[in-house]
Amino acid sequence: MRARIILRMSKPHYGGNLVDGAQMLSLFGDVATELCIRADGDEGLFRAYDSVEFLAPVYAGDFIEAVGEVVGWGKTSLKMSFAAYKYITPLSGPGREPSAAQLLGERQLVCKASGTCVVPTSCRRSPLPGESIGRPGPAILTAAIVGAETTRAQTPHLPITPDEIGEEAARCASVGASVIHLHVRDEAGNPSQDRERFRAAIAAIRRRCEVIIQTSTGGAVGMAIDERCGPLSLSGDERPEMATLNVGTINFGDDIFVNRRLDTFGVAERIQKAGIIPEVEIYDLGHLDILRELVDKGAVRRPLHVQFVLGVRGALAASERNLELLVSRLDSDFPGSSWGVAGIGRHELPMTEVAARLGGNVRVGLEDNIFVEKGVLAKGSAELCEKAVAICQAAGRRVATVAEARAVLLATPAS
Ligand code: KMH
Ligand code: ZN
Repeated sequence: MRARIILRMSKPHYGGNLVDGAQMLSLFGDVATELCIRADGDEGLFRAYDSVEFLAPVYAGDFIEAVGEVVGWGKTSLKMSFAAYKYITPLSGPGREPSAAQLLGERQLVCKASGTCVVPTSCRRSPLPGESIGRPGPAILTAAIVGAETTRAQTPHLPITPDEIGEEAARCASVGASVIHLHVRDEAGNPSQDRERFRAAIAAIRRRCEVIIQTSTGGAVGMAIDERCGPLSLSGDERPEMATLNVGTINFGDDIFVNRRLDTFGVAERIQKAGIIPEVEIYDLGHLDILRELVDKGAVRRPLHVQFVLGVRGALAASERNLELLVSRLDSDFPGSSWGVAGIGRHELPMTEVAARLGGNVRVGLEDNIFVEKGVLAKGSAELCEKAVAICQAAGRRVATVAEARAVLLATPAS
């Protein structure tokens, strides 16, 4: 959760037109107040700063942008970090007009701080109709345990048989995963979208643990659409609760992952007809625009559940800035949606940290990344899940139980 204030400094306090440093703290105070209002619907109280650093002089006439972010959630407390940047400054000197000013090429960090605010429980309130305030709920942890591209040659820990898949899913569930994003393999370990293979894997998972099963309709690069939809025709005890919906074509490393417009509509309709909840896979900004048409034409119903898959080579890079843009577009275009992030390769755990801080859900697993740290193979997706749980906890968020994940992800869609 973030807030931002921009103010032009007007009152010099010291010689040389210097502004009093306390003005930065006054801006941070207002940013903190906005964060408390966004979180709890109340102005709250600033309890303490634990660090303040003044890093560059501020003069009357400077334009200052102050930003703040909640970095930890307590019962009544909110831990925040702040930064103030100068981005316009007066330009003086011989031959200059007194009104000359300069737009700085790179904004200058002038002050940073961290501190804690408190909103007493009695002051917290629920959102008014149409108001979008509130603390992020627990983070839903998805484990992508198989994938289509990861191979046994890359990691011996990849589960392939139904029993291996069931065991790995149970390990992930035992450490906090509530959703299993599922691909399956044939006997040779090659990717398959065969319905009976999914049936066997789902049965093996359900025998061992209680999780939401989300089958892939993306399959592997190059598969035909009908083949990709194999798991959607499962019924009875092996019917998945969720399935992915890929809405846009992207470069996928040296391949192309093709999702033609009409095929996407077709898959969306098959998912809906099967009574399965879609999770929309978004690999690039324009995919949100494609989603608009799917929603407007009723092929995908709200509330939307979106996975931002960032860092595929050939699609949108995994960066905090890109994620913020995606989340702000999602919030304004499709309010009330849930979102999560899957960072590919070395971006997996860093993006988990960003998503936890920004209030999203998280996905980890061998489908997306096989390393637990540089050069060290993860012993399985469960080890990556443990890391993700710790990252969420460090951001003051616990991971959702399966019941909590069900309440968010499987709520009846609007017709
Ligand atoms: N294997 C990727 C090409 C999904 O599961 O829906 C596509 C994929 C997406 O994994
Ligand atoms: Zn997948």
